Amino acid sequence: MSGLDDLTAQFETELLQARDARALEELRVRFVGKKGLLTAQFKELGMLSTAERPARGAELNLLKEKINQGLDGQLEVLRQKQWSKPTLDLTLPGRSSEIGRLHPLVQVEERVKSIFRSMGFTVETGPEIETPYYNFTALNTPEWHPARDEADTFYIDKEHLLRTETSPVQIRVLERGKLPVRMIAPGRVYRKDKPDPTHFPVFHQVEGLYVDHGVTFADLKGTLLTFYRQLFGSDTKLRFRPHYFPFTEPSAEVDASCFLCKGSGCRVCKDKGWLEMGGSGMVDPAVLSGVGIDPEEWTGFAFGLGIERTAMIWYGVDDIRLFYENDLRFLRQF
Ligand code: 2NM
Repeated sequence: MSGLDDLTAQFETELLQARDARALEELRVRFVGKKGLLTAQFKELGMLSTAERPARGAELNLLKEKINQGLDGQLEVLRQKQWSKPTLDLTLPGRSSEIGRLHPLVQVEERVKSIFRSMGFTVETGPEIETPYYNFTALNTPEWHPARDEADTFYIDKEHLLRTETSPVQIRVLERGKLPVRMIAPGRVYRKDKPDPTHFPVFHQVEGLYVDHGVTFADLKGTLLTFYRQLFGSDTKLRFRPHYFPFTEPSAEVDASCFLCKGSGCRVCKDKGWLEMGGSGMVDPAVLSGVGIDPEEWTGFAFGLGIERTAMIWYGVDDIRLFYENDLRFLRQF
């Protein structure tokens, strides 16, 4: 019996302490390897008498069997533990994915487009890279006009620039020669403005144009009134102030009564009761004849509004740059 009980106890203790397959392999080597503790006992068999040897041999074989079974069994236990480790807790509440939304400028542009579509206007687009002809000349802008200056307009080269208005789209539509035309041109425009709370070198406009037989300033007023009443509420009033644009004559700036205070004065309208919304006018005869349309036969009105300005008024945003910073804390509010 000598020492086998101790050896068995020692193996059983160490077996339970083995943490992984490597520790189990080391244990196997230490007990039943070539120089293992149990192997040493086998080597001593030769020193026993023939009478003692079979019993001792059987005892040692039994222990060897027990050790190998113990090692194999523990290896299986460890394997099971590894795979059943809870890597996923199915009782945890699920992670909901955040739902995206349209950029506030896109939301306002879509609303503006939808109102004009409902009034029979088509939505037309055109290139953001234009030629001085479409951006200025065709719009009756004289050679000396400051808007043509390199200080105000992004020129790519002498023949190409980033459009400063979406009106070149309207020139391109008029050039097709299919009248009447009742369209809006939404899109990006570019001006060399230093960024500040109300200026940014890229912004969005919607310009409108209606050319038909007998279109008058009254049509312009009625159309814009209908539009702003849909946008700001049916009690909205409009005010037209004389102005100058190269491409319209007469021209007017358009004010809408403040949608918040209805005209009595508040923070939205800076106590003026009115909001400056954009420009408008009757298409200058020179613009029509420039695209081959007889201004004696056809007349038209045109108007333009800024999407950023409209969005800032509507949402109470005090800095245009917020629309371009893509700070999610800002964008998530719309
Ligand atoms: C404005 C104000 C007034 C305008 C004029 C034209 C065109 F092409 F028909 F001549 N398109 N848009 C226009 C007129 C734009 O924006 C403030």
